[in-house]
Amino acid sequence: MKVLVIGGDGYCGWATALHLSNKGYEVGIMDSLVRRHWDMEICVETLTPIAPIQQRLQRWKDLTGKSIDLFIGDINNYDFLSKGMNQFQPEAIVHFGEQRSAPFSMIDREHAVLTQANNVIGTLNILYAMQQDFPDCHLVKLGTMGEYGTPNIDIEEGYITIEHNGRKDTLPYPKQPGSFYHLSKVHDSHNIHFACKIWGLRATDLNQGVVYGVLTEETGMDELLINRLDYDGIFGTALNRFCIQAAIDHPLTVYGKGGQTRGFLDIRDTVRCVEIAIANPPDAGKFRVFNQFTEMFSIADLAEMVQKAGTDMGLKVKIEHLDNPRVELEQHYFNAKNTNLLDLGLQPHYLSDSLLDSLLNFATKYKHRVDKNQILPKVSWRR
Ligand code: NAD
Ligand code: USQ
Repeated sequence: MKVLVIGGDGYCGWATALHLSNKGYEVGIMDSLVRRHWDMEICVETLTPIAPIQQRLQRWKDLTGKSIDLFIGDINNYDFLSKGMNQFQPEAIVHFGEQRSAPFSMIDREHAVLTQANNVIGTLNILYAMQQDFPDCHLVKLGTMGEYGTPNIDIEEGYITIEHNGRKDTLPYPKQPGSFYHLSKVHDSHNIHFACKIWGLRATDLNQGVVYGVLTEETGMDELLINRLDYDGIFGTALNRFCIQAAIDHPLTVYGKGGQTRGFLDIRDTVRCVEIAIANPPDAGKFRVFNQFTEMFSIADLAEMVQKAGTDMGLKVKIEHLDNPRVELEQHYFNAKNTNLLDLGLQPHYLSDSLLDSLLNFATKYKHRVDKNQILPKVSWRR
C-alpha cells in the first residue's frame, strides 16, 4: 500500500515513515521543513543532531534497500499538494504536518494566527485534494487528547451518547482545549467530520497523548537516522524534558501543583498505532476517532518517577514547582477511554524503569548539546 506521510521530517513522522517502510509499505514523505526553520527562529535545537532529510533518506536506502519518495513543500500551497499527491498516488495519508507546540501558539498574535492558519488550511487543502482526486484514500490525521480538555466526567473516544429532555443522540464529545494550538486541532476535527459527511471521505482522527522516548527499531539502526528530541521550553514535552533536565542536574520543572493529568505513550507505540489505523480503514463516509495513549500520569508523578530512576543511576535530581505559565486546572478528574486501538491489537510499551534508564542514558550522552537558557518556560498564557 502507498502511504504519504505529511510532516515526515518531524519527531513522530520520521519514526512512522521508517516504520512503515520497514513493514513493506511504499512510503512518501511530504514536508516543508518549516519546523527546522521555527527552531532557528526561536533559537533552539533538538538535543540530538539530526541530519538533513536527503541524507537521512539516502542512509535508509543504503541500509535497507528501500527508497522513500520526498516532496519538499508547504501543504498550504494547494498546487504543490495536489501535484505531489497525483505524482505519488496515495492510498492512505498520515497527516503529522502541523505546528504542534502549545507554547509556540501562545507567544503572541502572530504565532496564534500562524498556528491556526498553517494547521487548519493545510488540513482543509488535504480534504479538497482527496475529494477532487482520491475519494477512496484513507486520511489518518493526528489530533490530540488536549482537544477534550479536562472535563469532570469520563472522556469517550470522540463521541458521547446524551439523553436530553427525553430524547437521545450520539454527538461529538464536547471540546475544551487549552491553547490556540489545541484549538486548531478542534477546528481540524470539525472540518474532517464535515467532509466525511458531505463527500463520503473516510478518516481516522488519532487523538494522541503526549509522546515520550526517542528510539524506535528503525531510528536506532544508525546515527544518521536518529530522531529529534526536543527539551526546550517551547517544543519540549513533559517527560522528555524531565529526563534531559535530570541529566544536566537542572531541577525538574513541574508547573504549578503538578496534579495536571494527561495521557502518555511511547514513540514505539505511536508508529504501531498509525500502522494499525492504516491496516483497518473505516468505511466510506465514516469519521472515526481513536484516543491514542497507553497510560495516564500526573506531571508530579512523572517527575517523581524520573527522580527515582535518576537517583538509582547516581544523578542528583531535584523537583521544583514553578509558577504555572499556563492557564489550566492543576488538580482535576481525568479518566479517558482508550480501548479502540487495543481492540485492534495494540500491545503497549508501558513506561518502565528500563525505558527511563535508557532515556536518561541517552540524554546524558548528548548533554553537551544542551543550552541551559532554553530550559525554563518563557511563554505565558496570561501575557
Ligand atoms: P514536529 O514539529 O516534530 O513535526 C511536524 C512536521 O510537520 C515538521 O517536520 C514540519 O516541518 C512539518 N510541517 C508543519 N507544517 C507544515 C506544512 N504546512 N506543510 C508541510 N509540512 C509541515 O511535530 P511532532 O511532534 O512530530 O508532531 C506531529 C503531529 O502529531 C502534530 O500534528 C502534533 O500535533 C501531533 N501530536 C504530537 C504529540 C507529541 O507529543 N509530539 C502528541 C500528540 C499529537
Ligand atoms: N508541564 C510541566 N512542566 C514542563 C512541561 C510541561 O509541568 O516542563 C505540564 C504542562 O503545564 C501541561 C503538561 O505538562 O500541563 C503537558 O505539557 P506538554 O508541554 O508536555 O504537552 P502539551 O503542551 O499538551 O503538548 C504536547 C505536544 C502536542 C500534543 C499534546 C498532547 O506538544 O503536540 O498535542 O502534547 S496532549 O497533551 O494530550 O494534548
